[in-house]
Amino acid sequence: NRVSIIGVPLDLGADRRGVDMGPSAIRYAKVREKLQELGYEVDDRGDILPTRPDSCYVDGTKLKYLDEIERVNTELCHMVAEEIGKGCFPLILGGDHSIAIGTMSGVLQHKKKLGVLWFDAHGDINTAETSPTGNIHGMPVAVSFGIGHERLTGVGGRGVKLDPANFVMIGIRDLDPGEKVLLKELGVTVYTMHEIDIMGMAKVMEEAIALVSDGTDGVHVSFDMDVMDPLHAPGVGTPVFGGLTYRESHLAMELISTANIVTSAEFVEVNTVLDKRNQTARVAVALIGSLLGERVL
Ligand code: DIR
Ligand code: MN
Ligand code: MN
Ligand code: MN
Repeated sequence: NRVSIIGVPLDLGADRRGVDMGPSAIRYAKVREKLQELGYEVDDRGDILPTRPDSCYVDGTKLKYLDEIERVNTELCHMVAEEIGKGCFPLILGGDHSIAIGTMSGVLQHKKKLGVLWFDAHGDINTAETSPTGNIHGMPVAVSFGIGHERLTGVGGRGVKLDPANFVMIGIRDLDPGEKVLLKELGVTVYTMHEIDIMGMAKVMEEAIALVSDGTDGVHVSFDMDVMDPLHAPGVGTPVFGGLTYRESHLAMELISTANIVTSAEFVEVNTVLDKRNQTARVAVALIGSLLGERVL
């Protein structure tokens, strides 16, 4: 019952500055205290500190800040693997979503058959060829399947990658054309907002949990705060209307918690510059509580 918090104040993977303050904001919203209340022993490992290079492009690629993002994710990969090795549950605080590259490759060092629940308004499955922006936070899912720039797919080694059969996306409502093609090609299960509207969150989670726990040895929850409606989580880098309500997102976390399957988690893309009174970080802490066992009664 030990949780290790790792902060990654990185914003180079996105166009808007500001998510680099996410880890501070989530700590300020008392994440440690929440976990301690729930009975966990908490070890805050501090932040992996990125530098800010003055040049955005390296060696002829259109990927922005590739050098620094590769370096930070390599460090994160090692740290996540180390914490799991110690028997701790790694809780990663972002930062932009490019940090999922390091988190998932770190978890994969131990869990060779990892299932993933990816909560996001976006697919984050672009490659250099399909990306309209060159921003690496739009690419971590492709990278985790071994698709993309070799310096990103090389983080944590080229051996084990994720299996699309155990990868489920929830809350999606904004995909680039190339992302739609790749998602279909790979056969990733995607519950867009449409399916959530029709089926309800409880049914969606029942199916999603079955898919990610079928034959796997662990489940990672990657939670981009922009999956929520901007009404509830205004402080995110790329807000998209029509997202999850406060209750839908909590229900999802509660059902994952009840299923007792989660072995690591990350909460990313909290942008304090665009937030109102740290509301989005406070929502993140509430969700972390539900995911790790908090109940009303
Ligand atoms: C867009 C925006 N699909 C891109 N992506 C994300 O730049 O690849 N916004 N992840 O949060
Ligand atoms: Mn994302
Ligand atoms: Mn997103
Ligand atoms: Mn993003």
